[in-house]
Amino acid sequence: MSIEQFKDQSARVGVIGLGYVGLPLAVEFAEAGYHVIGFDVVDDKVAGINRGESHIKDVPSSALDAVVKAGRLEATTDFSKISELNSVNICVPTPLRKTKDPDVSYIVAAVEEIAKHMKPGLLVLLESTTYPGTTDELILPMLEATGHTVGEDFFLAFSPERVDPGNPTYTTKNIPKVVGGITPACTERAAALYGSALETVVSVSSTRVAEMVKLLENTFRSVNIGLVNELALMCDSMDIDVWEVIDAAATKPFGFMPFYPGPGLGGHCIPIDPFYLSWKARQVGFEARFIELAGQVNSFMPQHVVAKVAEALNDVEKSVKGSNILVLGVAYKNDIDDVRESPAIDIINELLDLGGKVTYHDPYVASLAGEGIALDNQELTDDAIKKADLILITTRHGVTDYDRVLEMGSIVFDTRNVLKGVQSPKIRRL
Ligand code: SAJ
Repeated sequence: MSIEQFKDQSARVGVIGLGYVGLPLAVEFAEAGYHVIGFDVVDDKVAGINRGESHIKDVPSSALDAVVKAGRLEATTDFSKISELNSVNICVPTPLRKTKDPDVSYIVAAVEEIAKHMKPGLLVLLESTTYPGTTDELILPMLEATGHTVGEDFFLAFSPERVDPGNPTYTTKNIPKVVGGITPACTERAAALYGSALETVVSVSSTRVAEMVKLLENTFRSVNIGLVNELALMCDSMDIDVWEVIDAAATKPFGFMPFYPGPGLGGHCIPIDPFYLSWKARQVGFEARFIELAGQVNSFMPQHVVAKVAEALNDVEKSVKGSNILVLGVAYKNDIDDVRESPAIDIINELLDLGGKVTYHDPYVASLAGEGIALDNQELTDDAIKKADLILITTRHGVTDYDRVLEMGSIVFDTRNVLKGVQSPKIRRL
């Protein structure tokens, strides 16, 4: 079919993987006027979407219900419906294996279904974060094995997902969309599809450039967070307030961007993505030293926090063992409910191993059972605060009243500078 189908929205578009990336994209395509088929392997997710019920915070059920009722979005587990599509976006997870090697099995499973059911002219777009070369080395041969020719009777491109869950300002619709194709015709069609539904498209010359763009973006964060965490360790040894240093440095109106130390690096992007790049670099004989070093520094922070907790208790003739320690905030970053790779999990496990009587309060996380920790959310009662020998702030949540915690608490170890500028003998900081 011609490229016009992506300009007049007459194309039938598909999205594989209806999570925090795929579902918002599917709704944007439907709202742009396309008929969208969403594919997922989880029955409940598919059923909920077809009832107009969103399982993604950033997608209001009202918006989802509207396009479902209008007949412009349907969800299914039946991948044979790919045969009805003119384009398909792959938005599946790309985790790391325990060995820190990329796990592209979800991508392979999706591409196998596409190869099985694709019709000539299909535009295939990979969005999952992955190492440079995935699209041309892994996906392209799988699709060419069907006898189709790329750039002629199928089209293939990569476009990094840049979804920032919970960000009220930057959404799927208004975040510039970088896209690079295997051939210019691939790039052109991909840009036409995105351009018909999203505000800004940035075309680049190849899939590898597009793959590398995303890895630079997130490696930039991981390395700079590692730098500032190492600075925090240095300042701790030199009795310098690292938070004051960063705030003063941030007054520089150019050439500086503040990052802040913390208890470690959480989330499903920043701790993971850079290792896709360093893995690929090793395949071509290059050692990505900054990535590896940042990883070492960032993953050391939970141990450092536990050592500082022990030190603070020691100062009042207590040990971790037998002390009541209340952890405030277990999500990996503020004001969300996601605990994936959260450093608070490592810290709680370490404190439990040392015999600490650990409880936690996080208004967004009801239980840590899913993380193998037999703890449920402890309401932040006066008694819970007063009973704690030490209160450890690991994630800043806007709904928590930290002044009340300081007033009633005995020792408060603040790893996020929540109590910025507050002077009290009760406060310890990174
Ligand atoms: N963190 C620090 N110090 C900082 C910034 C972050 O310790 O100065 C920690 C956070 O507490 C968290 C981890 O690093 O544990 C990751 O934080 P993040 O702010 O990078 O948030 P993420 O993981 O949600 O990253 C996402 C990414 N978005 C995509 O990959 C599409 C990232 O590219 C965004 O820049 C980031 O959101 C964002 O800016 O919010």
